[in-house]
This record gives sequence, structure tokens and C-alpha cells, in this order.
Amino acid sequence: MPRPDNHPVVTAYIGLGSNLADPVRQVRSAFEALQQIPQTVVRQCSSLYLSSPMGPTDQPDYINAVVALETLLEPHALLTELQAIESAQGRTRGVRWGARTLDLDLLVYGKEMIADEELTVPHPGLPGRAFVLYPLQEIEPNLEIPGMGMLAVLVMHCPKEGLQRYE
Ligand code: PH2
Ligand code: MG
Ligand code: MG
Repeated sequence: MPRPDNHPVVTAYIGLGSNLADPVRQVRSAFEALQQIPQTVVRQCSSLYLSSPMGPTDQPDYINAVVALETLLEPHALLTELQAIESAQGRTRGVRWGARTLDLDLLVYGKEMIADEELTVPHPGLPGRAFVLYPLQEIEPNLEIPGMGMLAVLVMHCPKEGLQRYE
């Protein structure tokens, strides 16, 4: 169904993270799974990045990446698809910011700003997270993030500390 603004295709950015059960395999398998979401195509995948954990430090390092999607799905429908992929890859919900097999965060959904019970978009953690900002910059250097300004400025204020390209 066309969206009311007559721009049916929306570009959305997804943050991927894993630090359990072979994180590289988890993230690569998520790239494939994202490609299977109905009415959605994967336009670009960033490199994989190795990052030290934010939050509890007694957990393994993470593999992170960002994917650009083009989708006809409404944001909540897209979120449901992301959660289904997390579950299919063994995600269980435990400690806040604790270890996980796969985390898929809806970072940005077109120009929309959403804040309800299920979903906050743009993702409120974006500004402080090098492991999201740098991969996002790799695939979309000129992105403007609704309500947060230019990605390049956010990157400038976020040290790359603890983050490196993997491989
Ligand atoms: N995700 C978290 C908590 N901490 N640390 C890194 N380096 N990368 C993540 O993706 C990450 C994290 C909760 O989603
Ligand atoms: Mg997360
Ligand atoms: Mg999450």
C-alpha cells in the first residue's frame, strides 16, 4: 500500500551486533536474512567491525555492521521482521547491554521521527556509539539524521576508540 506522502520506498538503516556463538557467522547470516524480508531489498552492507563492549565489560568483543535497506514496510512491520530474525538466530532477552547472539536495531527510517511504546527512531543511542556511526558513515557519508543533524558531525564528536575494521 503506498504511503500517504506518495514516496512508497523508504531507505532504512539497520545496526547489527553480535558477541556470541561465532559473531562473524551471525552477522553474515543476518545479511542473508535481511535480504529475505518481504517488500524489502538490501541496498548496501558495511564492512564488519570489531568493537569493545559498551556496558558490562565482562563480555566478549562485538562484531558490528550497518545495512541500508529499501523497504515498502511500515516501521513497526519492519521492526517485527527484525525481531523475528533475532529470534531465529537464538536471541534471548537478558541483561541490559549484555551479551547477545544477534541484535538488529532500526537506526533510521527515512526522515521519520517516531517515539512510542515499541519504537524510538532515530535510535536514541546513535550519537555516542562509534560502532554504529562509523559503519553508517562508510555506507552513507552524507546522511542527515532526523533531529540529530549531519552524521559527519556526530562522527566528529565520537572517538573511534575501541573500534577497528575487522579483517
Ligand atoms: N550492543 C549493546 C551493548 N553493548 N557494545 C558493542 N561494542 N556493540 C554493540 O552492538 C553493543 C554493545 C546492546 O545492544
Ligand atoms: Mg543495540
Ligand atoms: Mg536492540
